[in-house]
Amino acid sequence: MSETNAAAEVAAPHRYTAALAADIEARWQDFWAANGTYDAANPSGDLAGDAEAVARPKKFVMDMFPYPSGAGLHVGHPLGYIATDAYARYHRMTGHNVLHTLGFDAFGLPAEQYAVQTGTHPRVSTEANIENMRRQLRRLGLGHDPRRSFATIDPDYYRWTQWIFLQIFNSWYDPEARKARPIATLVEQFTSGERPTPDGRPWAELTEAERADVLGGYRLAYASDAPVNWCPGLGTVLANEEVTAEGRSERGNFPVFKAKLRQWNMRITAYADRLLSDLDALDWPEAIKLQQRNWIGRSEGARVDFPVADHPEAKITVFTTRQDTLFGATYMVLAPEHGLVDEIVPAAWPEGTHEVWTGGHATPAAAIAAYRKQAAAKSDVERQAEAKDKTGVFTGAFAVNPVSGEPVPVFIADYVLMGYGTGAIMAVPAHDTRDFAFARAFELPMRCVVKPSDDRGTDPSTWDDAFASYDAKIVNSTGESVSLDGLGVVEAKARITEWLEARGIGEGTVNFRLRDWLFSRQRYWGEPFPIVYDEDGIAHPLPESMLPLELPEVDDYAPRTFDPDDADTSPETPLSRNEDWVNVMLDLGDGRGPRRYRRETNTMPNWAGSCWYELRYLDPRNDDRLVDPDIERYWMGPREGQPGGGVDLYIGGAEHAVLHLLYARFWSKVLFDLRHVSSSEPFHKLYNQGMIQAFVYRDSRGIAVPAAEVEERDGAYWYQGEKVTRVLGKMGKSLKNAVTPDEICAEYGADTLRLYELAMGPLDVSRPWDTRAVVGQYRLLQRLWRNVVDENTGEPVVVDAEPDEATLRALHKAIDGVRQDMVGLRFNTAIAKITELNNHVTKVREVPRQVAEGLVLLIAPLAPHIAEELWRKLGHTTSVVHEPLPVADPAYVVDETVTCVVQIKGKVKARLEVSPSVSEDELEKLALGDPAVVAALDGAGIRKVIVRAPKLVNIVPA
Ligand code: ANZ
Repeated sequence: MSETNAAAEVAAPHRYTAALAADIEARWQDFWAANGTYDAANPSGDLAGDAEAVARPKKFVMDMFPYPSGAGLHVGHPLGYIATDAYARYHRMTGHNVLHTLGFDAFGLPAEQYAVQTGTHPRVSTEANIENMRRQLRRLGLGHDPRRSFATIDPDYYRWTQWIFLQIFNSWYDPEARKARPIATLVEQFTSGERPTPDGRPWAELTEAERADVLGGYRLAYASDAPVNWCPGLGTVLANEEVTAEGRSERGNFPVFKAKLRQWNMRITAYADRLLSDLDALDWPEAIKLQQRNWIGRSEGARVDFPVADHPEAKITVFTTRQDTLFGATYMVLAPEHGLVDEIVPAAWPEGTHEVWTGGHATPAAAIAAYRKQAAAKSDVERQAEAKDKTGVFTGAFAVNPVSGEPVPVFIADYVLMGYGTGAIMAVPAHDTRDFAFARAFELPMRCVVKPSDDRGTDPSTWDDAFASYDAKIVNSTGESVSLDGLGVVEAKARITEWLEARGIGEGTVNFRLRDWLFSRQRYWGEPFPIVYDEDGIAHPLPESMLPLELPEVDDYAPRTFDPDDADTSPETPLSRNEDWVNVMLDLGDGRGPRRYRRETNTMPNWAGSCWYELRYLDPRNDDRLVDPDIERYWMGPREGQPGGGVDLYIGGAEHAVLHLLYARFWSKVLFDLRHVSSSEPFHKLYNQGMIQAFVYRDSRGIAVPAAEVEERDGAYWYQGEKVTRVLGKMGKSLKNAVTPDEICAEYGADTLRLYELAMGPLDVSRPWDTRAVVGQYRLLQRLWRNVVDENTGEPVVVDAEPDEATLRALHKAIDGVRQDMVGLRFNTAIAKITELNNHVTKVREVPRQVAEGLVLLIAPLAPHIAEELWRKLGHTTSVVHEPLPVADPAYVVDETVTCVVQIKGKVKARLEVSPSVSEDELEKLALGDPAVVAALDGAGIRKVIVRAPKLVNIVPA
C-alpha cells in the first residue's frame, strides 16, 4: 500500500482502498466457494439441481482450454476468462441456468520439454503449474463451477479420451448413409457378400491378417505407412497442421521431412463435405469460417484419363479444375513418388531428347532416382512455393492428349504432390503460373486456349506469365469430335466433362485439400493408445474394461531427438524403453484366451484431450458413460437457431481457427453418428478476443530491457541513462514486459483489473496494456463506493426517496444500454455507460436507494466483489450473483426531443422533432428528405446547406 493510501485510510477508515478491496475480494471468494454459488444445475445425476433452476433457459459459456505453463499468467491471458465470466454473470442475473467452468489442457510438448530441462517429472511440474494457475484465476473472482473442473492428464478423464479412440477405431464411414457406423456392420456386408472383398475372394477365405488389412482400409482410426512429416529436431512426427508455410515445425522451428513411417491416422477426410457444409449454420466469425473452408479446400473439377504411348494397359489419371483447357495441355507431370513412374519409364532416352530434360543423366531411371532423392528432402510446403524455381526431369515416356491426339511428354516434378488429387496433372503452361514457369525452364511448348482479355495477344511465347482467368472465352480448342471454341469457361467445362463422361475417359469430380489427421506422436507425455499388437502384428483394441490404460511411470521420458537436418533418422518412442509395460499377457475377452501382446508405444497428440472436453464439463464424474445423454441434450442439444447444437458461447484466440476447432468438430460428428451425443457441432457461437499487447523497449543492441524500469522524459524513453526505443509487441517474459495479474490485484484489487481489461477497447480488438491507466477504473470503483457508503462510518448513505426525472432517465438509459452491450459482448461501452451513470449519481446529494441498487446490479457482472459487498451493505441477505438485473422502463429510455426548424432561403418550410444529440450529417439528411422540403424545392438543385444541430437547417437552392 502506498503512503498516501495509508494516510487516507486513517482519515476515512471505510474508504475503498487496495487493502479494503483485498479484504472484500478474499471474503466473497471464500463465501462463493463455500456456498457453491456458481454450481450449475444438471437435469439429473450427481450434479442435479432443483427443478426451478433446470427449467430456466440454459447458457453454456466456455473458454478455450488453458495450457498451464510454468511461467504462470500475465495480464494478457485472462482477458477472455474475464469476458466469459462477465457474460455468464449477466446471464445468471437475467434468468438463465448458466454452466461456466474451466479445466486444464495439460498433456503436450512444453511440459515434457520443461521436464527434460529441469529433470522433474512432467506430472509433477504440470500439477504444480495447474495449482499456480488455479490460484491466479481464483484471485480474479471467476464464477466457475469448481465441481466440473478437470485436467486432461487425470486418468478419469483420459480414460474417456481412450474410449472415444476405440469408438473411432471401431467404426467406418458409410458414404451411402453419409455417416459413421460400427465396423461390425461392414464385417456383416463382407460376410454376406453384399460388399465384395478387394480381390473378390469370399470373406471366410481371408486370413486374419488379410481381414485386418481390409478393415484398416475403412476404419476411421487406422495405421498406415504413408509419408508423414518427420521432425528429427523434435524427435516426433507432426500433423500437416503443425507444419508452417516454410515447411518447419510450428513449435521449435525445426526442419520437417517426408518419411514413410507406420503411424496412426484419423480419417477426417471422410467428413470433409459435412465439416464444410455445417459451417454455414454456425455463429462464428467469417474469417475463421473462411480459414476452415480454405483448409478443407473443396475443388470442383474433373478426372481425365490420358493413355500412355506404347503402354496400352497404362493410363495417367489427372485431377484438374480447368478441364476447359484440355486442348492446351502440352505436357504432363507426375509426382516423383507416383507409382506409375516405374511402369512407364523406358530403358533409354528417346531419340532427340532435349538435354535440359535429362538433368544430365545417362538414363531416365538414373535421372528419376536422383530426382526422387532430392524431392524427398523437401516438405510439401516448400515444394509448392510459388516463387520457387521449377525443377523436374523427363521420364522418357509420352502420353496422348485425349482431345487433340497429340503426344505429350511426361515429367516428374516436385511441384506436383502425391497427396493431392491423383498425384498427376495435365500441364497447361499458357494458363497456369506454375506450369508456365516450368515450361519456360524446360523449353516446352505452350498453347493459348483461353483468349486473353488484355492486349498481350495469343502467342504465349511473348508473355511474361500465364493468363489465368475464369471470365474469358475459349479459343484454339477444336478437335475431331468436340469443339469448345467461343464458349465461356463455365460452359466449356460442362461441355468437355460431358464429352469425357460419354467416352468413359473422365468424369466431373470434387476434390478436397484436407488430408487425414496424423494422430500419433513419439512422446511420453500424452494419452497411451488403447491398442495392442499380437504376434502377427495385428492391432487389437483393448476392451473397455481395461480403460484407463494408464501412462506408466518411467525414469527416462526424454524424447529421442536427432540432428535437426538429418532426414535419414527415425523416431524412437520413450514408452518403448519400458519393456515390462510394453510386453504383456492379456485376455482381451475375444474368445482367444490369454495371449502375448505388445502395446502401442506412440502416444496421442496434444489435440486429443481438447477434442471433446466440452462434453465432460457436463457430467464430469460419470463413471459409466462419457456423458449422460439427457444431460448432454439439456446443455448441448440442437434447438431453434442452433441446428447442430453446441456450446452457446466459446471464447478464445483466433490462432485456433483450424487445428483444434476442426478436430473437435470431427470428433463431435463421429460421436453424433454413433449416437453417443445429440449435438453434431461442439461450439455454436465462437468469438475471438483480441490480444493484450505491451510495449517492448530495446537498447541500441536491440536487446529488450525491463519495461517496468524504463522512464519517459521529453518524449523519449530511457533505461539506466541510455535512450531506448519503444514498439508495441507481445507480452511475455522473454520481452521483459510481462505484467502479472497478481501485481495488479495487489495494487488495486481484482475488480479494478477486471474493469480495466474489459474497458480497454472492443473485445475482439488487440490493445496495448498501460499500467498507468489502470487507476482510472480504480477511481470509478472508489466513486461508486462513496456513492453508496459513508467512508467514515461504513454505513450506507442512500435515502428512501423517489429519484428526480433526470436521474431516472440516466438510470434507465444505462440499464437499457448495458443490457444490450452485455448480450453483444460490448463490455467497454457497457462500462462507459455505468461510468456515466455513476458520474451523474455523484452529483446527486442524497442517492435514492433505487438508483444505488441499480448501479450495484449493473456493475455486478463486471466487478462482482464490490457489488456483492455493496449489495449486503444495502441490507440484502442473498447473493447479488442471482439477483435479477433491473429492466429498463421504456418511458425513461426514449430521448427527449427538440424541434428543428428547416428554412429555405430563410423561410420556415418544416419543423422536425429530433434527438438533442442528433449529428449534423443526420440532421441534414432528415431535412432534405422531409416531404415538405422536397415539395418546396421542387427539383431545384442545392447550392449550400447550413446546419446548426440540433435546432436549425438552412437550405440555399441553386
Ligand atoms: C490443369 C490446369 C489448367 C489447372 C489451368 C489449373 C489451371 P485446386 O484449385 O487447389 O484444387 N493440381 C492437381 N493436382 C495437383 C497435385 N497433386 N499437385 C500440384 N498441383 C495439382 O487446384 C487444382 C489444380 O492444381 C488442378 O487444375 C491442377 O492444375 C493442379 F489453367 O489442371 B490444373
